Amino acid sequence: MCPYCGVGCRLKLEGVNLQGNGSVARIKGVETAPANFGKMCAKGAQLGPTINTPDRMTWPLIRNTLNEELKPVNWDAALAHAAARFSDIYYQHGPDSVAFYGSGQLDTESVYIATKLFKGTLGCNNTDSNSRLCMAAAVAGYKTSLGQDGPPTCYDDINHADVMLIIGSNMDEAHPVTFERVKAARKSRKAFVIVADPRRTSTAENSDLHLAVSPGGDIALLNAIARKIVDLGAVDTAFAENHTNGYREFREFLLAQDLAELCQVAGVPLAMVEDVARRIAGAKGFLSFYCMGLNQSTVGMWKNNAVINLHLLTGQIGRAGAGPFSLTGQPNAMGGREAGMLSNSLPGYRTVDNPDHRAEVESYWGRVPGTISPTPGLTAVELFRAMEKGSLKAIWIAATNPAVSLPDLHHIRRAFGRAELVIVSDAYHPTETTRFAHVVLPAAQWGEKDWTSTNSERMVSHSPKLWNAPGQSLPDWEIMCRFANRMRLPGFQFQTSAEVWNEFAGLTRGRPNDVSGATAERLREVTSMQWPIPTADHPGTPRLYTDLKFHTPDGRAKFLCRDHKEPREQPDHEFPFVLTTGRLYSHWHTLTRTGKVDKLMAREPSAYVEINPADAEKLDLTQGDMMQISSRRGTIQLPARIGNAVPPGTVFIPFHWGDIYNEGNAANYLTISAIGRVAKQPELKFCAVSLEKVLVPSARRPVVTLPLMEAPPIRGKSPAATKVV
Ligand SMILES: Nc1nc2c(c(=O)[nH]1)N[C@H]1C(S)=C(S)[C@@H](COP(=O)(O)OP(=O)(O)OC[C@H]3O[C@@H](n4cnc5c(=O)[nH]c(N)nc54)[C@H](O)[C@@H]3O)O[C@H]1N2
Ligand SMILES: Nc1nc2c(c(=O)[nH]1)N[C@H]1C(S)=C(S)[C@@H](COP(=O)(O)OP(=O)(O)OC[C@H]3O[C@@H](n4cnc5c(=O)[nH]c(N)nc54)[C@H](O)[C@@H]3O)O[C@H]1N2
Ligand code: SF4
Ligand SMILES: [Mo]
Repeated sequence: MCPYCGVGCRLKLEGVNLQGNGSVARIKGVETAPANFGKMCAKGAQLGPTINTPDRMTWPLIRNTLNEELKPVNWDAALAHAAARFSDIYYQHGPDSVAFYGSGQLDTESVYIATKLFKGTLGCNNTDSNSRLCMAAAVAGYKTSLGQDGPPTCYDDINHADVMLIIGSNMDEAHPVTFERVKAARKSRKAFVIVADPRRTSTAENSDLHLAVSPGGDIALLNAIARKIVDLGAVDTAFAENHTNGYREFREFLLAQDLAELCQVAGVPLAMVEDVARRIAGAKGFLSFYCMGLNQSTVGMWKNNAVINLHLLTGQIGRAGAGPFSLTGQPNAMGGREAGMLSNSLPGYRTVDNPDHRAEVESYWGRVPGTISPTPGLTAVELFRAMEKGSLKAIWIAATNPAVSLPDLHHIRRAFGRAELVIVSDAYHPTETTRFAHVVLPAAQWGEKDWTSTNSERMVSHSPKLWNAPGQSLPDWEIMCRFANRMRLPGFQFQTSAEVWNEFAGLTRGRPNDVSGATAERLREVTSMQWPIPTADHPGTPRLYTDLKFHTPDGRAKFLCRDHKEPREQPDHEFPFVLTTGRLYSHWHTLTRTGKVDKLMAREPSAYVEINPADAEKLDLTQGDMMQISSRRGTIQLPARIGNAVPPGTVFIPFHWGDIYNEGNAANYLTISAIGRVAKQPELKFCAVSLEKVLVPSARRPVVTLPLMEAPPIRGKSPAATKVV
């Protein structure tokens, strides 16, 4: 399975040579794989050069203070050091003084062990993940509107939909293989594709209608479309009356709004809104895709509710070609949600504040009642606030690089400066985050372990181990089990990932995301199945809610009246531009892998700030001028890229480049750490900045070089010529 995006492409590796230079002769998509049917993108194709790089972690590293050099040690010494320091803090300051910060790039087995260890053994709900920066609003949106998390749709819906709305998603760059299918549907079946994005992205270029919504204007836009659907008399009243609650209130709410005003706030002409409403009203299958343009907002959950409202209004859910489809960013952000990675959740879509859920999980794990805390833990941004304040003293970070990816990096650096113990498990060192670590643990990555993940369409897949991990690296679940055993904690005597999976799968029995019928043995045979999979002979479930029974107590979905709210920080005379941030096709997040691939770096060699030609003219800019971009939190310098994709008044910076590439100039030195009230997702898509041309650029700080360890020879044999992952 490709270790990058949530599309979940299955890949074939040919001519793997990890004895020699770590090369893979060729990588191809697997023709029969349901997520990609043989396709893949450039990042998947270029995984070869990222496998055995000089900065691959091979030994654990430890030190006492950040002033010392990290020293390589064996596992025994590393775990003794980590467990001793962790125990000191835990027993002296209690469960709230420690935390686990994981990732949608951890396999389900590792998430499960982290949850069992931190929430279910140490009584610490400060167990969150980078999914908080990513999918938290989608989770909260599904739960509030439909009663439970989980996209109801599947990729095959693209083959049945005749109207698709892509809102706040740049699918062409971020989910390219799935977007290929959208393009094919547009071409072969004349499916009508609408893209709502403030930028004219390549996704918008490949659509039938681009709605250049104002940044943060989505709720106004979606309410305007809903209002027009009501005006057209196109509401599916039978569905609304029989399968939802709140329809009448929602209708009143819409009728009380001024359509022209909504369009003005949304920044979209009324004629376009009318056109979209008519098309949705007349659609046989209406499918909507959304991603960070909706989620990364202080009203991200509300934006999600507003999309789902459209589906409830038109009865476009629970059948082929219809439904809301949140695109998952990371390869296993879904599995993380299912196994309880967010600070308010427990495995099997349970929550910590539900006494029955706590009791079920405690009894399954053989824990004394009361072990699991009823209070939701701190979320990603809150963890680092607590660390800066000093109340959070120890953190275990796995498969994420928060020193690049969290908002307001000056604050993050201050927080790291105050931490007493930072344990980082990563496949590479140095990263911007391992620079702040007291203990760095070498993680085996995708091809080096047996692992399970769930992609965007609820497809649970097993990926086999293909070659031995370099040096001493181990899968994350095994590292945590060894740590727990060292702490003499019961319940972590697993020998294989299959054992871990089977224990997790058993805990989902009877739950909405039931995978109890997908035992490790079965998954190793059939490879992929969509949950729920409640029995050993169940074939899996491509679509949810086909019986129109939702996961609410009375089985009805909920209309929720959501008003437009301004983003937290508005432009003013001092910071007159809106900064939005996001991704580029060639790169994956913080560049720990794609930054090492010449072909990908050649496509996008460095960060930049994209500025509309009208603004460029006002600022007297030419292409490539060095710009100083400032927000209330920081100042960075990047070259200007003048382009029409951004509207006037808005600038775009890709967030991939961290301090290792250009010290002090990452996008997140500018972004705001404001979070939503429920989903607690930060507003990474909107803050106010100023722009200034730099007349004499400050000398670029050199790339930070930290001592690299010699990579020891790779253990084990070369795998057979062709392996499927
Ligand atoms: N190449 C590549 N692919 C990836 C990743 C990667 O790093 N690189 N990361 C993966 C991950 S973890 C994720 S979460 C996904 C993210 O995938 P996407 O969400 O598609 O990617 P982004 O570039 O973050 O943002 C999407 C779009 O939101 C738009 N936007 C900004 N503000 C608003 C707004 O107020 N309203 C609307 N409607 N749109 C707005 C931006 O202009 C941008 O084009 O990608 C996944 N795929
Ligand atoms: N400004 C801005 N900031 C953003 C976003 C944005 O749109 N704008 N998007 C946000 C989103 S949606 C996301 S998902 C985050 C992503 O941000 P991060 O999660 O911080 O980014 P990655 O580079 O994917 O970090 C993953 C780390 O895990 C390591 N790794 C890889 N495989 C393994 C493994 O098997 N085990 C272990 N232990 N480590 C491994 C990699 O080397 C890397 O260091 O960024 C967020 N930050
Ligand atoms: S990055 Fe996404 S689209 Fe590209 S090969 Fe990997 S899973 Fe497929
Ligand atoms: Mo993400």
